[in-house]
Amino acid sequence: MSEPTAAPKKRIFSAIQPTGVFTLGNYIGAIRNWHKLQDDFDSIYCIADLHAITVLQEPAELRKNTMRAFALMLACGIDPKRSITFVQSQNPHHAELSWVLSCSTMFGELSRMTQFKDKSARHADNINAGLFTYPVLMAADILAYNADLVPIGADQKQHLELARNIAQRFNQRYGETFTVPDGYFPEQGARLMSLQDPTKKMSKSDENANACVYILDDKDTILRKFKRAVTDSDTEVCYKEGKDGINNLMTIYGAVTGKTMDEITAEFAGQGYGPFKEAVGEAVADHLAPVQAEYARLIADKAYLTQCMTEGAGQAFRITRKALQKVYRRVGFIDRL
Ligand code: ATP
Ligand code: LTN
Repeated sequence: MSEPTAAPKKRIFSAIQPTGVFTLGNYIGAIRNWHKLQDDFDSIYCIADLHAITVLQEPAELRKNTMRAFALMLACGIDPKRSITFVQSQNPHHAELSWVLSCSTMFGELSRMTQFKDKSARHADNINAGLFTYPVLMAADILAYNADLVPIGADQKQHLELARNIAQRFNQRYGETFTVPDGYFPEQGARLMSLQDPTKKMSKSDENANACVYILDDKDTILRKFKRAVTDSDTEVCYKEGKDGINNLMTIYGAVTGKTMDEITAEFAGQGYGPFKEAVGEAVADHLAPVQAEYARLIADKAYLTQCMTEGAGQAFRITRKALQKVYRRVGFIDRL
């Protein structure tokens, strides 16, 4: 009797830009879920260097940051043997598909993207066309692999919605071609806020280093950043509207300890903010210590990292080649030899 064949796994795709050391926001909002899901899905994770150049990058620095970001991704538990891991520019199909999809994307849709509005305000001297079409490239990343699920933070929800619209529009115009992907968000920590201005998202490119915890910050730095985190004039550790700073710290503490908001409130009842901030710092530092040790090991082994990238890019290329062939036929291009 033949063994029953298991249903094929659904596919995940996600990416992160090599624009600096990852923050606790990137880690809790996205990468921790990549790790959690990597065995239950056919997982593909990439370092989005094509996206990174929408903001001015110093070439030598970008090359270093890409290598570091790749090592960080592995240090966070993404295993090149269990997931496909690669660098976006090493698979040319992303850029190729992006062009085709840009012809199924409306100018008006792109104009409504809040990230475009934010980034063009922050980089007023470099509002380039790539910054505007950034979400089309992100749609190409996802659709080229026919991903079912995309684990991301809440700030990328609007881009994912656009990718879904592009897929649906293309499918309607040319016939069923792309899987329409769903987003996957963490229960706690889909949007960590700046420690210095808790109404603003924690972002790697924040010019104030105290605003975010980088996952390679040492313990003293982490403790200091939490100690200085902006809170309010109240003293009670509880999750309430208007207590943005405390809500953010409670979210972080909950995300790294697994405790609920009620448990956290009970734990710090009557203690004030000082001991709470210290406990958050300790818990985060303990949580990040193994990632930091693994990163130190990996970054010293460039040959291994390069080998993983090259193999990953080859695996990725073989998947997207088929998808691209189908797209080119659908839109009416003559087959390439
Ligand atoms: P940049 O500051 O260069 O724009 P970023 O910190 O916003 O970078 P990205 O590379 O754009 O980081 O994002 C990688 C992943 O991390 C995405 O899935 C994004 O949604 C998630 N993410 C980014 N910031 C946060 C945050 N503050 N809270 C939760 N998730 C986040
Ligand atoms: N735009 C994303 C990074 C990114 C991405 C993707 C995420 C590029 N391509 C595809 C999910 C799927 C960001 O985090 N700023």
